[in-house]
Amino acid sequence: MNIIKLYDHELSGNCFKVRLLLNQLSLDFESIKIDVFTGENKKDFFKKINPAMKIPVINDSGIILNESNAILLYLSDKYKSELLSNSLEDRAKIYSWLMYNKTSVDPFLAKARAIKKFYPDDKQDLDELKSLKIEGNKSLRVINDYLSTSNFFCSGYSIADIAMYPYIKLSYEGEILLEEYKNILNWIDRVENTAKFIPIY
Ligand SMILES: N[C@@H](CCC(=O)N[C@@H](CS)C(=O)NCC(=O)O)C(=O)O
Repeated sequence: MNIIKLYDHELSGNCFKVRLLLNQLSLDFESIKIDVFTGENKKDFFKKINPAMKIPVINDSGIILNESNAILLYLSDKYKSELLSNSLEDRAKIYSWLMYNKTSVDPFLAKARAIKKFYPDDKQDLDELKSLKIEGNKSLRVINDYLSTSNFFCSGYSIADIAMYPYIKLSYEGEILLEEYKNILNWIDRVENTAKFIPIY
């Protein structure tokens, strides 16, 4: 019996996306911790697994795949999950939001979080942080407006919600606050109430 291997770290929002989907699909998996804080991801053994030297990566019966949102698409496709909708219109929305997530949400929210949570004070570039907050808030406004007429990113809960969740939930760690985004706060509640949800930490 194949057990999916997930190269993982408990503080990584991108790894959390994959863990959440695996849990919600009730798929067995082995979590293999790669300590990015000590540079394990740059060692030769891991470069062979992912030359881009980043986690998450999965190995599913020899199919080795990196990029969190690609992994969400692959797993939901392979395991025929309703989290990648049966409707073409919904799938189109999912593709679009997955791209938006990786171009306009995570790059700002995750980087702001990394600066404030993981960088020592003397390595924090406060000008960069300021512009990340401005760009991150622009994207949050777009999402908040969208969620004024929709409970989820397509007609039901999907991998687009899973992709968006971790860095929006943790945005406060990068000093990006959600108070003014009531629709986003309500969406977070809905995501956290889906079946087999697991807390981020
Ligand atoms: N676009 C990639 C980003 C992956 C990424 O940045 N992973 C971080 C952890 S969340 C990492 O491996 N960082 C280690 C490094 O850059 O040295 C994805 O979505 O999977």
